[in-house]
Amino acid sequence: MSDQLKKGLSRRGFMGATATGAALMGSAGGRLGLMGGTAALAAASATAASAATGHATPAPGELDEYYGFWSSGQSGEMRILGIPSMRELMRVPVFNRCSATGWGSTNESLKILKQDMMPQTKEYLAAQGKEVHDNGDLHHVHMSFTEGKYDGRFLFMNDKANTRVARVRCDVMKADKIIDIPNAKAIHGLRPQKWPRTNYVFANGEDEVPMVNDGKILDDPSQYVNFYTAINADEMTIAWQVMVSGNLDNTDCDYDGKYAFSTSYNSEMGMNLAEMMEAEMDHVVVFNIKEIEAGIAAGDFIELNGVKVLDGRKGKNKKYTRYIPIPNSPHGVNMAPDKIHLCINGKLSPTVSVIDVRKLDALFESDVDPRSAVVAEPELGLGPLHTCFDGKGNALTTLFLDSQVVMWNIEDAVRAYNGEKVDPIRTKKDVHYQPGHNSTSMGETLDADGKFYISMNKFSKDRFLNVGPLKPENEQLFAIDGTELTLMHDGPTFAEPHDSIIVHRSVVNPKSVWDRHDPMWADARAQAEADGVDLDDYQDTVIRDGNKVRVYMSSQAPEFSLESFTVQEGNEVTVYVTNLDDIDDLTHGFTLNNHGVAMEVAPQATASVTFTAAKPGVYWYYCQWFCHALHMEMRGRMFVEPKA
Ligand code: K7E
Ligand code: CUA
Repeated sequence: MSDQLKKGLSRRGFMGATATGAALMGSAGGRLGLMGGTAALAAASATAASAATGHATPAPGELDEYYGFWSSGQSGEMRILGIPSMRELMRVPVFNRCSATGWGSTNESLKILKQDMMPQTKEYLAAQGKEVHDNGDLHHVHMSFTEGKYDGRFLFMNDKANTRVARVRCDVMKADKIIDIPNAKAIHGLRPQKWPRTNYVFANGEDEVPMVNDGKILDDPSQYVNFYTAINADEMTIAWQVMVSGNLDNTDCDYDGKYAFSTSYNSEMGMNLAEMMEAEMDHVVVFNIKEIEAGIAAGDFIELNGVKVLDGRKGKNKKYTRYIPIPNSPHGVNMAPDKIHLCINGKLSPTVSVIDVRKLDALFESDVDPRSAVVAEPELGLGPLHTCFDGKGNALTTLFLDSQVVMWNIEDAVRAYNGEKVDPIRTKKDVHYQPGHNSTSMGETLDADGKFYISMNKFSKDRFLNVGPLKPENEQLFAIDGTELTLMHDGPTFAEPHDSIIVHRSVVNPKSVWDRHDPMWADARAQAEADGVDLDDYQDTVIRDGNKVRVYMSSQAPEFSLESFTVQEGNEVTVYVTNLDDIDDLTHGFTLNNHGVAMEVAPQATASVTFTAAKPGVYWYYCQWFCHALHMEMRGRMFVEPKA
């Protein structure tokens, strides 16, 4: 099958394969069109069906059992859903800018966006007349671990577009760190270390470039390299990097704290489609964490842009890395909660390659064939992209080209690989259409409970009212009962969640009201103190400091403490708003007309924004979060006096 696939994979052949896929999708669509009535009936009885499996959708006002943490792809934010209702609960801006919260324009968010920026990034941005990136491409969200289980402290996520990694605090669900990754390009795969705890966050650079990328080497791919990065998760600094051969796609790590893994779909280092798909076998890179740490301690590294970089390229130093051949262009890599089996999804190969991590020590100790660690390679269907687990020995793999999920048994796949006559496949189910990532409840932890399964489908095609050429994605939630998958939710989503995790609500305990002394606005507190202003109390103070004006006000529904303030044309004005209300859900905002200024000020929070009062006149500011029956009246004026 993989031969057959490969044969057709000249550029034209690949397009042909896609077209065939499209044709297949078309017929599936037609079939579903015919089945529309049946589908509607099925949906109507979904509650009953799911009640039968013990998984009813929560009624209005009832709380969900799980949090879902969703990436949003090119929207750049993180989303929080309730599972199983699939209600979208919150959007947390991270790499994007947000008009509702002021992320990307408040001083507090700008500090987070800027403070760990590399000098090169500042230069790129300055050349575009910018100080911060406006966009991001957030593919993977994962929670911090302690001993193989979620610990509810942090969520980590990547930005492929601008080569960044961010951390979100789970106590307030706001980003507190965003760092640039030096040397690497296009951070794609990302995973926190599972054992003994998340000391590292592992991050993959997808795009290969010259080691010193200063324009002296351009179209000479033989000199391109790629970097695997370990981030110190507590400090959000770069711990080390490993230079690798081939590009890097997705990453995961074991439950023993010994090894991390990265798939490479372009081991060829090809620069175009045909070249990238040329080799029959690509590889997964195995990183030996202890040996890498020992190598760093022993000084076996070069320093590149302030980062300690080891050479783990193929054939260079077998202590640090081994390259295990995997059929054509593997994509997702997923560690099973049995602590033993690592599943590598073939993408262009219809197989999932299963590695027994207990066999990896031998690879590093002697020159055994790296393929000796492969203990199963079941043929599952076309286009396997990602795998998740039910915690009961079964794996669920998305089949992109087949528009299906396949549930299969890992032990049976191992037995079949050893020549026994056993079919590992338990069930296949159509999804709509072209699934990428999937996830199961608690499925990437030792608490995998096998209750719910999410299929994140890249195409919705004919499934919803036409909204123009750009269509939404489609997400489907299934209840799992043994090997039965029962559809519980089927609905559109905006661009373009790639990945999700489903976390039991007992793990996540966010605050309802901010701590007044939260580090988020430490700078504002320090400035207020220097200005003799007490942020813990009612404020209505205007400080004039040369061309700078600092305006301190508090908010208490339905009023700002200042009904007006006066500045001079050309002043650089900073407005600090502290919300003295301490009731759940009593968020105020501050929006200043025609200045591009808007921000959220949640209960007990302080937020600030700096702008130039460029034109004389009267400008109204108002509260932009509906807070009170007199919310519309919660407004005031800024007077800008003409220059004398
Ligand atoms: Cu498969 Cu970026 Cu996780 Cu998307 S990646 S699907
Ligand atoms: Cu305060 Cu609306």
